[in-house]
Amino acid sequence: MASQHPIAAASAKFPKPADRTFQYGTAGFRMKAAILDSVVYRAGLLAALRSRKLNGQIIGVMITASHNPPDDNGVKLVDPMGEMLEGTWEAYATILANAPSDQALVEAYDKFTLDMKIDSAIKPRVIFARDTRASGPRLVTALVAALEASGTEYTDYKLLTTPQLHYITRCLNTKGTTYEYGEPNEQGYYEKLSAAFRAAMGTKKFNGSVTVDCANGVGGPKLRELIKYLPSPTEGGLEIKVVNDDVVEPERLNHQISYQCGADFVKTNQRAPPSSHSTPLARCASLDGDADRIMYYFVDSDNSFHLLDGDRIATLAALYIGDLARNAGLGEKLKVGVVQTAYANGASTAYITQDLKLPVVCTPTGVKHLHHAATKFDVGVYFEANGHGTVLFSDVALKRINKYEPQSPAQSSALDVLRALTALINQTVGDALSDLLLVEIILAHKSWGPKEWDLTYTDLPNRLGRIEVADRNIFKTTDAERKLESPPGVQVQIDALVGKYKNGRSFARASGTEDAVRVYAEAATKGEADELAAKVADVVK
Ligand code: NG1
Ligand code: ZN
Repeated sequence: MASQHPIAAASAKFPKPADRTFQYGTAGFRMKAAILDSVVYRAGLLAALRSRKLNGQIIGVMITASHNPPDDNGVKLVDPMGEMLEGTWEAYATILANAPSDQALVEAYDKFTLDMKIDSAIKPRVIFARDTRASGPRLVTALVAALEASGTEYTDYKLLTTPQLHYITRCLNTKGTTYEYGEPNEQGYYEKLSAAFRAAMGTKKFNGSVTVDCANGVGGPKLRELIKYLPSPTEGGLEIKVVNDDVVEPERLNHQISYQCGADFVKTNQRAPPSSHSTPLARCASLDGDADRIMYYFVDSDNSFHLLDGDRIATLAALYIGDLARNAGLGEKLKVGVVQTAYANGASTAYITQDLKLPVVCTPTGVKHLHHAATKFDVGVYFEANGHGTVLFSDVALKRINKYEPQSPAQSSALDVLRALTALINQTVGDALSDLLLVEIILAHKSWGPKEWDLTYTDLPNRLGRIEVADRNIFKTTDAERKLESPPGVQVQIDALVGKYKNGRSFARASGTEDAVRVYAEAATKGEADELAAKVADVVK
């Protein structure tokens, strides 16, 4: 018998569950960790192919299930500039993951090599990291087996936040070029952020502290590490109180019931995690399990809870960066734009267009869509309402900012802060730690507490519902997911309902990460938003 292909031989140790079909979705592959080994093995093969196709540039692989429960896990690929895997390759990932046998897997792998004219002589290069989930080390074994079977050179960066892996991937691929992004290691990440933070802070002193709930995930130890590089509160620096940073017991991660922590807990329950001990008007924030999302919140003097979500961070960043650009004398030369999804609160969209007078683009859900749209602006601010986002500066914008000669001391100081922000803000992907520092810098410069931030506009009451349906695949949308074109006739009924409510807006779409349809509704009062959501849900069922 001929000796077995190394890829088939290694694959035999990570057999595909026969009854499962996998799909590389908006967040890569994500599911119960127990059935993920074959998927991770095959994702490793795809990373090798992708690196070869890109002439040996380094591809990142992150093992995480973000805000999901502790016994889930997932895997996603990072492209050379630290961006998410290019869309067309998601289909290849899905094909490899579903190959029914080890032999079929080798055939698919060989076919991709042939069809895409991939040069097998090129040595693939891959780096990877994982979050704190207990299943992480086991899944790393599957990944390493794929990298070895495909002759890939690899480095294990162990525990990192998702944005840190994106950062290091970009650093490695730009090293020695004019686009060098930073030192390609964890320390380089902290040094870059802290240098930019100090420069943006200037002589400003911080007022009060911020309490950060780290969801008992990887963000906890990484935030503690970052703090060591930042100016201390005694130097006028920011006091960061870290809570929920227990990664010794992985079952505490994102725990909504006993340990009540994480960005999703805050959003779903509309209240602060008890461990944040939030006092009136104190700034609080929550991260998700891999620290790429952040939610701010505070309790008012009357003990009412106020959420400052991704829409709020986007509007704050757009307001401040727009002001800085004008004050630096670059107002006409830097076009700031904001990218949102249909889930953005209508009041935030109105505030951006009517008050800030900035353009807004709406894209389908999933940060890859927002990121892509944001690259079309000189300065593209993008956030999902759930707190995942960043601000992108185009190459042209960076050149203008870096070359501009200020005409006055006022221009000079605005320009200093603007330059610092281009380094402080993670250019690869939404990053909770970088976003935290950004928000704190802006609030400090504006001398704002959370209340002043909250007063910029009033959110329209809204309701997000999750409906289980027989087959979510029949729900097809158009107009950035704001309209249903299938099943036929449903949109007409939704439109008729919306028309009956003051400030009414509602849409339904199939979730990309759960087997359900999501219904979102807004209206002038909370009761009406709930009622509209319930009526639209009845139409969808
Ligand atoms: P789906 O399940 O497609 O709605 C959810 C979030 C997205 C995004 C992805 C990836 C909502 C309404 N949807 O997508 O914003 O974060 O997960 O994690 O929050
Ligand atoms: Zn996440």
